[in-house]
Amino acid sequence: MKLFYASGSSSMAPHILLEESGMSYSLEKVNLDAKTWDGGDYNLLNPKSYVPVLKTDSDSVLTECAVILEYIGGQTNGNHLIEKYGSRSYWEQRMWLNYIATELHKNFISPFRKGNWLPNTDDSKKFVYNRVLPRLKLVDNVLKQQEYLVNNKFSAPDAYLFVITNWIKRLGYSFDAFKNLQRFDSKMRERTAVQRVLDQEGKAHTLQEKG
Ligand SMILES: N[C@@H](CCC(=O)N[C@@H](CS)C(=O)NCC(=O)O)C(=O)O
Repeated sequence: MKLFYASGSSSMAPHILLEESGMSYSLEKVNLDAKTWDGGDYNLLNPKSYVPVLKTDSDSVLTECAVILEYIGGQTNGNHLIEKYGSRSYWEQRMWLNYIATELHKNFISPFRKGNWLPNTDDSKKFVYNRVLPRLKLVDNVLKQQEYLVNNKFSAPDAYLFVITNWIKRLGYSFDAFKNLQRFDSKMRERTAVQRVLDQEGKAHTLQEKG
């Protein structure tokens, strides 16, 4: 499998899950400003023009972070990254993946910029903060009783949630109202797979390239 990624973006979630899974994979860095990668025009690979993309071993091109996470989890056996299809735990994971994709990930995107980008001005940061605040509070409340989202053990939705807590930090939002999310973020940073991913990705792509 090959993951097309940009440092510090939502592609970090499948990157973490690949690393946690122990499966072999390779990485291709995408230049989101020029829309290029080592193989040329990135838009030819993904006409949606964003990361992540996962190229599977059978050369299918998968897009949409939540779907890619489910795919990776489904390739592994017995480690609960994604539970057995149809079980109660599976549906809980599906609900979280969908919630994070549509209520958190999407709401962190600035409506004032072309494409899918985090806010880059004080006004847009405030605007986004007001949208994500109630949604983050909901997750924070759930994490009062547990360390991870489903069955209190690490699984695919936690990798996605870490992208969000990492963005809280990047955007300079305070964790004061989200103490449980802060604990979650610290716990995730203790995981060897997460440390490897942060090292591999290095400095996050800047928030300032696009106006
Ligand atoms: N619906 C997509 C959204 C992916 C997305 O927002 N990707 C951002 C990075 S977090 C991106 O590549 N933005 C570049 C652009 O839109 O130009 C998903 O869920 O995977």
